[in-house]
Amino acid sequence: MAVLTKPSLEQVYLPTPPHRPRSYFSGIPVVDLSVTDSDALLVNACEEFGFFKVTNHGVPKELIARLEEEAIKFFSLSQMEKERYGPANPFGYGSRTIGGNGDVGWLEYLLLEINSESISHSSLDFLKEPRARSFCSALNEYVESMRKLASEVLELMAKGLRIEPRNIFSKVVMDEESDSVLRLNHYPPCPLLQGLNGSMTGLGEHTDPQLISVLRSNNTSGLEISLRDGTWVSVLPDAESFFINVGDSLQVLTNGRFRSVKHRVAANGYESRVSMVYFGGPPSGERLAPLPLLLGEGEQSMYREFTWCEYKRCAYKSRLSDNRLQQFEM
Ligand code: GA4
Repeated sequence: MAVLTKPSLEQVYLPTPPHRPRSYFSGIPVVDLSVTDSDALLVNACEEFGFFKVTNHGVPKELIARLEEEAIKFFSLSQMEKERYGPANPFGYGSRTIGGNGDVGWLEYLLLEINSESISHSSLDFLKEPRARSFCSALNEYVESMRKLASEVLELMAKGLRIEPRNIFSKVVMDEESDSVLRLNHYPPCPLLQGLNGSMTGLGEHTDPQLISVLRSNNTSGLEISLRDGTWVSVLPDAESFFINVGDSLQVLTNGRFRSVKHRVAANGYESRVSMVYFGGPPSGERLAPLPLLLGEGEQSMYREFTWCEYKRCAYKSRLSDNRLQQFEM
């Protein structure tokens, strides 16, 4: 990664040290997908945290390991070579800068667009090269299993909410035109933190704009979520499981019943963190508004209707930590 010449201190340093977590939050809900009646637990998790972990997810370990290896191979290229595939705008290779409005973090990443079920090669020229053949096949297989997993979880949410059809949420993400994204992140160890009790932002606090995010990381800590009362807690990493985030779009569809979770990643002084995140988004023209089915008697809609395209435009004008939904509130 290139050396940051002008670090923006107010962004890079987290206000709440220390950050080699001494303890992990023990209250993260765990949803075992092999158990048939997990839907109630899952709805509860979406209401209380907007975040939970899934086990027995059926995604082959080998596939996860293959994609992680390919990502590491890419991040191990020389800085000069990697920069040829950037800057991320919004897709491609990014280092240190996030979005286009001044956010920075201690990470490098690949942002890849998903076009009708597979990774679009135009989002990263590297993928057009013959040496990227095994990377492409790992990416496409991984995306396919993420779509399935996201869809299974979204159907369980509908089941738990007792709404029909069961695919009311999942069809949005499974649509051929769905605007979904895959993000591969590498948070290198941060030498500035070694031997110190300070903390640095790997990726600043934000909520995800889409419906659902499916995150897998290696066993390096860093992920933190904000609880209802605003307390930040560290999540114990678990390379065998996936973590699910409720995104802004799902908060809107459920009229605020499900919580789009605020989260961030703290840099680590000693170990590299590698994460792979699938963001399941709606088709560009999809209209988003609270589902009438979910509005109780006399309950007011909290948001006006808008299209995903409109929301994305607004997201790309914002800073990471902005409350993007505010301007759509009634
Ligand atoms: C957050 C969720 C996804 O990582 C992402 C991010 C995107 C980016 O990194 O380009 C954004 C961010 C995310 C929300 C606000 C805007 C856009 C950076 C940023 C400042 C890929 C996405 O879809 O929205």
